[in-house]
Order: sequence, then structure tokens, then C-alpha cells
Amino acid sequence: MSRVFRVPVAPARTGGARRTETADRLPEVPSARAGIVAGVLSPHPPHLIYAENPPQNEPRSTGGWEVLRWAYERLRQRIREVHRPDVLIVHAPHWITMVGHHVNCVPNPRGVSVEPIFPHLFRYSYDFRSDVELGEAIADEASDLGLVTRKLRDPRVRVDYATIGALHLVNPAWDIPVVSLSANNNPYFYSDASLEEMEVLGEATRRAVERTGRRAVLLASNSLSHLHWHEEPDLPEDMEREHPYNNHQYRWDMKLLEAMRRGPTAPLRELISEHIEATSSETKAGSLTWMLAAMGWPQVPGDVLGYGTIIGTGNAVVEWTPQGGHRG
Ligand code: 2X7
Ligand code: FE2
Repeated sequence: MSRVFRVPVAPARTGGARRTETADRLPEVPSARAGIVAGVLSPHPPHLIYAENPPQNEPRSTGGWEVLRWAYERLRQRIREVHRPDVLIVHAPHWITMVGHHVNCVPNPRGVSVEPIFPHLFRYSYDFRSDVELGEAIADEASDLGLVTRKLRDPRVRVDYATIGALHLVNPAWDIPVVSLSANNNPYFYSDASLEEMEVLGEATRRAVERTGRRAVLLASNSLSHLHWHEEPDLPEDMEREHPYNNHQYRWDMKLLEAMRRGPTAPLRELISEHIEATSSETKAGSLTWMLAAMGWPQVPGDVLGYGTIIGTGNAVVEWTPQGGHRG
């Protein structure tokens, strides 16, 4: 594999103070309440926002996919009342970068995000604040650990629908600053590519969060099983037509979710790869592995708030609280 795409990565180390350019600039840590307080598998299919009819999205719907939307509703309550993060950090598979991992360091991205395959469902006006200091710290840490990294500074950036989708569903008020990370697309091109780099990006994220003293919630913007229909009903939200692509896809999603519910997360490392192989899972883009690695593959079980299919793909909202957080 070309070095342009991948430089040898330093082994991910846990803990331990390191002095880097970033460390010289930023205060050494934080209050006991800082750190990664939750990680959420937060899928982004445009149908969910379409079904919610928020003012930012142009198309109108009659609803649909309620169980998943109710799962997000419960999550939003936890974000507001329990987690109270300073920042949401999102890794999304549809901000595709061919070379390296990019971090959006534009202070105030504004524009319209359009889903290229479902523009009739998603034309969303966004206007949000980035946590530039943390974004830069993540990029610096990642680079320091050997990843090819870039800080995106172009204010004309058109933010992809997987980033916007997860962020809206988790925090439709958009009153929490954001760091958004791209998906380096190697896994789709190189059969021997692994999720190893995402472990390193996770480690870099954790170090940056701790160094900057932020209280962060991480969002892995991934669907699960990813085979989908090629035809849409006349009414896109016609729930009579919504069901798993096939039983094989569904069973594999359940196998993964059961393991998440059981905990701990360490066995998921292997199982995520098997699930990708079996179902063409969107987790191949690495968001889920990044998030679990950033939390140090926590011992705690995941809380599956809801599961449902969207044009046949599997989608689940799952929350992990590595600091022991809350349940219920
Ligand atoms: O991006 C998506 C997706 N992940 C799943 C289903 C439908 C549309 O878009
Ligand atoms: Fe997607």
C-alpha cells in the first residue's frame, strides 16, 4: 500500500503525559468531570430527519421510522440532563477523504447539505459552531501518532449529510460546539486495509479531549447491515414496505447488538470485522471502531435504545457511558 495513504503508525499508548506542540500550548488537564462521558452509535439515514420535519429541512413528510426516532428522543434527554457535554465529536462515513484523516477546523460552517441519492428527502440548511481548538488538538495528536492528517480551513466547505444527520438527531438545537472528522476511504479500496488506523485516531481523540479538558460525547455516524432496496415506494415513508433486506442481514445485526448489550466491548473488535464481512456493514468506514477505541474499549455494556431498518439497512442507536454514567 502506498505511503501516501498510510504511514506506519506508532502503537497506541494509554495514559502518560507526552509533550507535543499541542501540549505546550494547552493547559495540562482538567477537572474530574472532563473526558469522554459517552459514545453513541448514531446512524444518519436522511429518512430520519425527513420524518421529523424540522424547519431546517425543506422536504415535508407524514412521519415514519418512529421507533428509531423515539430512541433518539431518549438519547437527547440524556445529553441534555446527564452528559451535558462541551462538545460533540462526530466521525462520518460520507465525508470521504481519499488521502488521510481530515478535521473540520472552520469556526462556523454554514450552507445547505443535500443527500445526493435522496435529494427529495434531505436538503438541510445548517449553521453551527466548531470547537476549533479541540479539532486542531485532535489533528496534532493524530499526526503525532503517525496518521496522515489535514486541518480543513476552507469556509466554503459543504458539510456531508452523515455529519449533519447524526448531529441534528442528537442535538437539533445545535447549541453544542462540534468537531467533525472525515472517513479516510482506504477500507473501500484495499481489501487488506484494517480498522487499525481507526484505533489510532481514537487514541488521538482521547488524548486531545483530555489535554484540552473538554467534556465530550462521541458520535459514530454509522448504519449497521448495509444492503438496501433499489426502488423507493411512491410515499417514501410507507412503512408497509419497510423491513430488513433479508433475514441473514437481520440476524447478523442482532448478533452484534446482543454482544453490545452483553458487554464488555473488547470482543466487539473481532465481531465488528465479521459483521462487516457478513453484511457489508457501514461500520467498514471505521466510525464505530474509532469511537470504541477512543473510550479505551470500555468494560461496560452498551445500551441499545432502538433498532429499525431504513430502506432495508439496519440501524441502531446505542449508548456507552465509559465513566459509569447513567441507565434508564
Ligand atoms: O447513508 C445512508 C445510509 N447509511 C443508509 C440508508 C439510506 C440512506 O443513506
Ligand atoms: Fe450512510
